[in-house]
Amino acid sequence: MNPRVRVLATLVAAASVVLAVLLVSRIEPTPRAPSSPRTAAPRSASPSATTSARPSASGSNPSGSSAGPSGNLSSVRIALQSVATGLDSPVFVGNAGDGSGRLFVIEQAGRIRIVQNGKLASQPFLDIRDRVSDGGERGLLGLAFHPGYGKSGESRFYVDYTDLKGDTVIAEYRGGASGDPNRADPASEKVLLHIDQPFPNHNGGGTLFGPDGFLYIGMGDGGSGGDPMGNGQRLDTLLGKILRIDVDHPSSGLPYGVPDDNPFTAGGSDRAEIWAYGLRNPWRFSFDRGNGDLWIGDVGQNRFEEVDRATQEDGLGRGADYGWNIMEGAHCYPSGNACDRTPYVLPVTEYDHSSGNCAVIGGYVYRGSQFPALTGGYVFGDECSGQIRLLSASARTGADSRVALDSGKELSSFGEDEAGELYLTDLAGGELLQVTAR
Ligand SMILES: [Ca+2]
Repeated sequence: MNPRVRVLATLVAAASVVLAVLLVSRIEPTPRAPSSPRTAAPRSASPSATTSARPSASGSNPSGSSAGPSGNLSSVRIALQSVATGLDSPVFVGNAGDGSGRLFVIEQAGRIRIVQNGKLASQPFLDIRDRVSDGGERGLLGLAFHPGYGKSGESRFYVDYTDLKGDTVIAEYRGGASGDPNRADPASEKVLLHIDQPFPNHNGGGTLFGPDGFLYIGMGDGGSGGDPMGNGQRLDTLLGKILRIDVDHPSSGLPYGVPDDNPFTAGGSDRAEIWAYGLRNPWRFSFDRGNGDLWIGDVGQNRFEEVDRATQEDGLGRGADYGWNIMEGAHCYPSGNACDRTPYVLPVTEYDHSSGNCAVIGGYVYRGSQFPALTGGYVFGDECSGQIRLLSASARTGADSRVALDSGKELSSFGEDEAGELYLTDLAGGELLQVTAR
């Protein structure tokens, strides 16, 4: 091969590698998997579906407004407005609830950036790239500020990241390092939870404080495809769950406490941190700031993407079994299997993999003030198709959502500012955008 041809061949090979990396670097690249053995029988009933969570005690749910839809949701049009560009693979946007008006954007490789007044600050709030493994579904994935952040000297916030061994770490950090409110100290890390990850995908990532002041953590089923270890239905593992822990009252020698009203605290092999189970990859979830309802976007296997909702009347999902891997969405899994659907909480809505859909990105119920027509609408979307969908927050189980915008973006997350206005992050485009409506 002459040198010029060799150089050309090398360039083509390099370009192929780059392209391949781009193609597999989506958040949800799960291949179709063979049907899996299930190692645990499904629970026939939740231990309780009626106990209410504690009343709101935090600043994260200040509104208390009614949850009813405005009546305009069937016709409202969504549009996007760019807020900041130049972000490196953004995967989440949120706020500190401290009155500062800042937005905090996670960059997957391990940094948290601040956007204030539409300007991206050059200095990151936190940079822990040295302890984060990044790529595919791994990285710095979740961020939650303590409900009292910025008040009475409270400076704690919490992150979910994939460590250098590929395992999930839930860690506490402190903001306001050296008196600078726009800087956190990487050395302030205190690890709360370390969760072994058997496969690289389905790491979950959602990490938020509930209106009860407890920290909720979304954990994927451990990965591969089809949940080969049956983690979703097993109660002796934290994988395939929503967890709920108390960061303010450590107990039993752990760096956190388990709330007394968690559903599986009676001893034995069940993990007391579990709040809800039967989840595949609850990448993003949220609490309706109007009424506290829990909304979970649970990424599907290869046919259906689902959204689950737990109301106060449902006990906010306490002890609920959302069905994976017996069910994918409202359907028995694997396809063609017969199953008894009665033990499981069915999705409030689902959509299939037509139109280029691949992975649901759970969203938020709009409770802001700038776009009244959107009030009471649950805004969510799909990573691959870029479609942004709308569902009434009071929809009944099995409802259809409406595509309200073909965004053309690679959606990775939605998020709220302190006033309840909605934003989204575009993974491939490195952009933060505001969700607007008319
Ligand atoms: Ca389900």
